[in-house]
Amino acid sequence: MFLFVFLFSLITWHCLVLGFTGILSQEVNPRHRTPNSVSYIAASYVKYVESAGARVIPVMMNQTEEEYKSLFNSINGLLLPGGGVSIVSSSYARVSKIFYDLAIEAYKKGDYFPIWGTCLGFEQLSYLTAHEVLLVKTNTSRVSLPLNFTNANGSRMFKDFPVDVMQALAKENLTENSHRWSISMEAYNTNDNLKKFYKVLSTNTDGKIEFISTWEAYDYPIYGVQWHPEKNPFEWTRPHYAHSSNAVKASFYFANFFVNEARKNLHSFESEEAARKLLIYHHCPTYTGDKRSFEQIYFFKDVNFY
Ligand SMILES: *[C@@H]1O[C@H](CO)[C@@H](O)[C@H](O)[C@H]1NC(C)=O
Ligand SMILES: *[C@@H]1O[C@H](CO)[C@@H](O)[C@H](O)[C@H]1NC(C)=O
Ligand SMILES: *[C@@H]1O[C@H](CO)[C@@H](O)[C@H](O)[C@H]1NC(C)=O
Ligand SMILES: *[C@@H]1O[C@H](CO)[C@@H](O)[C@H](O)[C@H]1NC(C)=O
Ligand SMILES: CC(=O)N[C@H]1CO[C@H](CO)[C@@H](O)[C@@H]1O
Repeated sequence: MFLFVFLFSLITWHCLVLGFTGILSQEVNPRHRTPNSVSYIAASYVKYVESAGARVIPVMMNQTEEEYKSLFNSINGLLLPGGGVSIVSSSYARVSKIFYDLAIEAYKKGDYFPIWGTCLGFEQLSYLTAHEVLLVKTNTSRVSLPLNFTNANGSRMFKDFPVDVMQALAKENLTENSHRWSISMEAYNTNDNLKKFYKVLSTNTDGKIEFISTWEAYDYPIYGVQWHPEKNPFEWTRPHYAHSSNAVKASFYFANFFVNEARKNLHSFESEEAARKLLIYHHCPTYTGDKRSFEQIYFFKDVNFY
């Protein structure tokens, strides 16, 4: 009976409390940096995660490894957003590596912590897995494309996508590409670390080079898209962003997939109160759509901003 009550309260509590998703902040470009904006998260990533029913914890730069470990044990997944910092030497790179290593170590012990990389995040994952920069230049700066599916049918990511969404993704220009660097199929096929680790779910081409647009790790809950699912519903500053019903619906299924992955572990904060202190809700996004490519940005002072 006790056990039953205990289990029941555990389950109920977790149903209420789980779903804290970290989004990694990154250094503001030195040209734009001010004391009040040292690091940032584009608000579209926050809305994207929230649209699927999770609460966002911004993962700040420049904390100690112990602090990140403690955060890892409290949140349920991490999103590495797009951006423009170094995948080798930035704080973004440092923190990504800490979480990536922790996620892999955890998985080996039966603990399921998903990491999702978008654009720069995808490139960061390639570096973390390959231990070298394998990016090649592609002409993919401002273009929305359909996905060329490869192994999507046998994947975890697309398993629960409706057929009509898969068809739309395969035919319509729904995936926004804003990158000058890519992982080519050639680089993938000639790199054992990548090949053993990731299953390629879709590719694209810039007309010359075939590159990987979506992948998932075979054995770990690690996912990457070189394109931007969060832009369709939440960004409007470029005319090629797709906003059709299919575009927005497709984006939602990616958010839903990732947040669902983050429902599969029991990481939790000491208390609801401890979690509340760190929520993104304490910060206000700034309207930047008139000067930057993001409509709204969360700017952070620095590590001890909370
Ligand atoms: C890059 O791609 C665009 C179409 O997306 C095309 O108009 C442009 O000519 C290409 N540039 C080069 C240098 O190939
Ligand atoms: C994947 O599944 C869909 C729907 O079941 C099917 O129409 C399609 O042909 C399959 N694609 C491949 C490559 O097997
Ligand atoms: C997708 O975009 C390309 C150019 O990037 C264009 O040639 C093509 O017609 C578009 N396809 C659809 C279905 O709109
Ligand atoms: C998909 O692959 C085909 C065959 O390789 C290629 O012709 C086509 O341009 C690709 N489409 C996109 C959107 O990358
Ligand atoms: C943990 C960590 O990276 N701390 C650094 C935060 O930033 C200051 C100054 O920028 C460094 O002195 C710390 O070492």
